[in-house]
Amino acid sequence: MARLDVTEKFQGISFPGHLHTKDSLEFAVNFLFKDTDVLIVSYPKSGTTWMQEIVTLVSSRGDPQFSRTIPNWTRAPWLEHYYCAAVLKVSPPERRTITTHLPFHLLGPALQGSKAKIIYVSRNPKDVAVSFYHFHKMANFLPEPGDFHEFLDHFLEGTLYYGSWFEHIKGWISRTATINNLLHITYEQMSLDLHATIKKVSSFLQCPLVEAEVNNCVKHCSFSSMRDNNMINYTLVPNDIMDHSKGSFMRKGEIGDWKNMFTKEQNQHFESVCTSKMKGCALEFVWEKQDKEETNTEEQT
Ligand code: PPS
Repeated sequence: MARLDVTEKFQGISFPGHLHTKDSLEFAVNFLFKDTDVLIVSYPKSGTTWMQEIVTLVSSRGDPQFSRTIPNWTRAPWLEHYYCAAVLKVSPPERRTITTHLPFHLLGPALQGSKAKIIYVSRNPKDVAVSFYHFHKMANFLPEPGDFHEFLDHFLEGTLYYGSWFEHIKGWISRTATINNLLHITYEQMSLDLHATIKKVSSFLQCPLVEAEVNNCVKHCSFSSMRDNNMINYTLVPNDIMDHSKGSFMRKGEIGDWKNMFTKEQNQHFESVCTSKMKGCALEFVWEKQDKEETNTEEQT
């Protein structure tokens, strides 16, 4: 399955043809969820891999054996990727961890009435845009990103692969009222207090852990530990698909990297588009608050 230059258009959204086909997208939107499923949902570059690692480690009570021997795309496959059906066929049926980047309007109908546990992961969209930009440079199944200014315009217009960040978060968040079992975790929460986040996830998944187990989870899903784990850092992916000379999947892992990339004008424009697109959305911009809290802590120390 190369199809590196193929764009798979599905219901108005473009997806990389290297990983998606019409059939795989149809499979996803018609998927029969089990109440025991755990579904990790995110817009790309929001902390998906990190949450896959957290869920894996929580489920194995902090034991890294599983996460060190099985690639993340096998232990928590993307529902919409072409290989998912085959992977799920051989997964233990009692607790499947599934990942998706699909927006709510595409996956919501399949989840109707399901008690599957959903973890929605979001991140400051400015950091998402920066991380996605760098990823476009190394991932040969994504289009050339052009310069950052151009890329940012596409991000704000929602014309990048995977669609609009705004529609993604608004869709999933607006459903917290109607879908039970949705836990919203931000990248910033994970970054500022990984220990507390892991406890939150373990309680949501009804996998209570003792303190030593939580500490083991924290240790094994730190940035450095994940960067060195080739089951998660994508170094297993051949160079023609991800050009490792052009960057690392585990790139910086920081909050607020956008400040190194955005000009003052780009930031103002981003803010104004954000305000208008998020009008009426109940979500408070938690990541900005958390970003500021971090800056204050840094200033005090
Ligand atoms: S993808 O392609 O959608 O699956 O990417 P995703 O996993 O959502 O996001 C990748 C970014 O998450 C960072 N990351 C982490 N940051 C801090 N700590 C840990 N443990 C961690 N694991 C992954 C990764 O470095 C990417 O962010 P950037 O800003 O590019 O470094």
